[in-house]
Amino acid sequence: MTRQHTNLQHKVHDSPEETKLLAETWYSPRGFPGWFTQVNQRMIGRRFIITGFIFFLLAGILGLLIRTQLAGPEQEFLGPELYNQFFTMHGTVMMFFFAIPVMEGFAIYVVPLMVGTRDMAFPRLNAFGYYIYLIGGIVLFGSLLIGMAPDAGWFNYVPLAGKEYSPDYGVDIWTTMITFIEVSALTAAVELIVTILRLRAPGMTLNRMPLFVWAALVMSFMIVFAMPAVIVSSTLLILDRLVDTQFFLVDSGGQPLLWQHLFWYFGHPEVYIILIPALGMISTIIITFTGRPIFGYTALVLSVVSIGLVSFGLWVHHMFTTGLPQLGMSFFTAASVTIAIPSGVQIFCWIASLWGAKIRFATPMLWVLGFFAIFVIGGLTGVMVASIPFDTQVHDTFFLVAHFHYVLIGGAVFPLIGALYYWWPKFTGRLMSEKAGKWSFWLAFIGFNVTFFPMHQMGLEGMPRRVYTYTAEMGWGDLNLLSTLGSFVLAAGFGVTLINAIWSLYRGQPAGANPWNAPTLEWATESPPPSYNFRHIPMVESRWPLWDWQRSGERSVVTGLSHWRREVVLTSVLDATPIGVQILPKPTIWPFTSAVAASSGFIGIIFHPIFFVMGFFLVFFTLVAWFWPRRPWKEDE
Ligand code: HEM
Ligand SMILES: [Cu+2]
Repeated sequence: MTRQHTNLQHKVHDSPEETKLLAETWYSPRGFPGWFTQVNQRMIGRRFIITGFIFFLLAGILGLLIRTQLAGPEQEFLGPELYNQFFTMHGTVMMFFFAIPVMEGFAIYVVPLMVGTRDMAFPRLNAFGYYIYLIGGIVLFGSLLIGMAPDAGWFNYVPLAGKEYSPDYGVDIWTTMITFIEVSALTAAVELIVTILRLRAPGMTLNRMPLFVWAALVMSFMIVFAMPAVIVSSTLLILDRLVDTQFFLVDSGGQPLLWQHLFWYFGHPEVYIILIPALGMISTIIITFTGRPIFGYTALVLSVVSIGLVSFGLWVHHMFTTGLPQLGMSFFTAASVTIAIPSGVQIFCWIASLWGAKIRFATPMLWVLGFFAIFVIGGLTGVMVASIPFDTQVHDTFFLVAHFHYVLIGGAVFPLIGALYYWWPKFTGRLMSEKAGKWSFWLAFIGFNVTFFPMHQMGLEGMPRRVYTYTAEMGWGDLNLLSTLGSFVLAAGFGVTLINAIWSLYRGQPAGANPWNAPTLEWATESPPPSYNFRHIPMVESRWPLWDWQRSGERSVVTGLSHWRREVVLTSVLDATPIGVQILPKPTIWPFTSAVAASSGFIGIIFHPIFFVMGFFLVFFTLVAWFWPRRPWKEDE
């Protein structure tokens, strides 16, 4: 099936008929049918991003309601039951349904463009992953509307989450919906790994890969290794609750700590699954807005890889107060402190890159600078709580809430918003307003610190997290009021970006192909890219192809790919030398039907095990249809 396809040419002649044919071949169905049949990578990526931000909005509103409840002592605005549901939903949705999917969404949208290909390796699997995510999120949020939301916290500890203390459906919904998000994350991870390793443009050797692509690769491998642990733990809990197994029941010899080990074996890396793509975004933005190659490319790559590896050896620092053996805990303290080294390498390489550069202070760059300030504070409190005596003191207080919001919002949300401003012109063809972007940044930056900095103090004074109110004598009222006011400023900051985004769709300045003068391939095609991404697959000769082309005034491309079927160039893993072409499938309804079939089974088992059997058969039939043998290379010949 391999064909000759790499006639290297410097001038290519594009006939309009061929371009039209290509556009038809890669056509993505629009309108209502398109909702259920699209498979093109940019469509799926866009959906992940939009859906993820909607969940961010919803979970953010819950955060504001939590803050409103805590604004003064002895308030009954929410009451204990609702408060428990709200912080559980806030944490769960933020971590599982916003942060991971949104990062995946950016990777799904941007990575194929960055590596210069026309789609991802398994377009239908991609679509399947999205539907599973969407259905899981809707059911989870639906449970809140009918008052059955989970309420055992985002880490859902047993025995609290066991049948005895949580007899309602809430925890069942939690465990099942977590399975949804795991499946979806795994599909995206597999997808990204294969795309990055096999579909890179010819010449893009591993050490010419953009740093965001490296980050997406490490993130994906981490998902593959981390997610199964929580699949195991949530499945065991489903079994305990549904068919009376005893994995976590102390009375019958079960092990509640097993839950914590499995959960945090996933849970700690999860924080880095969110952080690492953000690191990639930061490097990308720094390169573009300093206008020169980054300092320490290899050091940055190695440190991202080692953060990924080391983060699997830290999970016990979430369990310092569970009475584990001293020696083991010391190991995990050491490992937790060690992660500061590769993180420090990142920071130093970035500082060196910024040093003496002519920095353009456009909005994406501002969010990156905001990241520096906030993330460094979060990192410092992280090293503090890695010390066992200190952790024992502040465990389960608002100090922790302050710490992880500094890391999560500073480390992930700020870079994410920066990346949104950065890639927005590529996504939509229009620039967002710089002025509004700066307002948004300053409101969010100030609001963030006013909200979360006082929480350090509250925590040191002993204010526990996850408790719906406090008495006036404790004297925590003033700081809490300040924090609540701050949270509304923070929300206003994000709100300005939302309005800016919508406004720009109609009024934004047209962007052109490369408005920021960036060096990576996603900017080598129109904004927004056509259905086939690139008219010709580019050839890459360095890490900064667009800057090369500017200097030399010419570019090399691959010609000879078919116009009438979906072909992409397959390249070798290390050197990206072309080894063949791969034919990708067309839009289809089957991923959607399979997702619905799988969901019906999963949701059904909350109520009765028989639905598992039913779901199994439904999935089987839809998969048969999905994989019905076709010979795409024969079809049109
Ligand atoms: C929009 C701004 C936000 C506000 C005002 C906010 C506020 C809060 C507050 C007050 C709590 C503590 C509740 C308690 O322990 O009693 C909390 C918990 C939490 N937040 Fe946020 N938050 C925000 C954004 C985020 C983001 C972006 C993430 C993650 C990406 C996040 C993840 C969490 C998690 C995991 C918990 C722990 C939930 C639990 O204890 O089970 N938050 N948040
Ligand atoms: Cu951790």
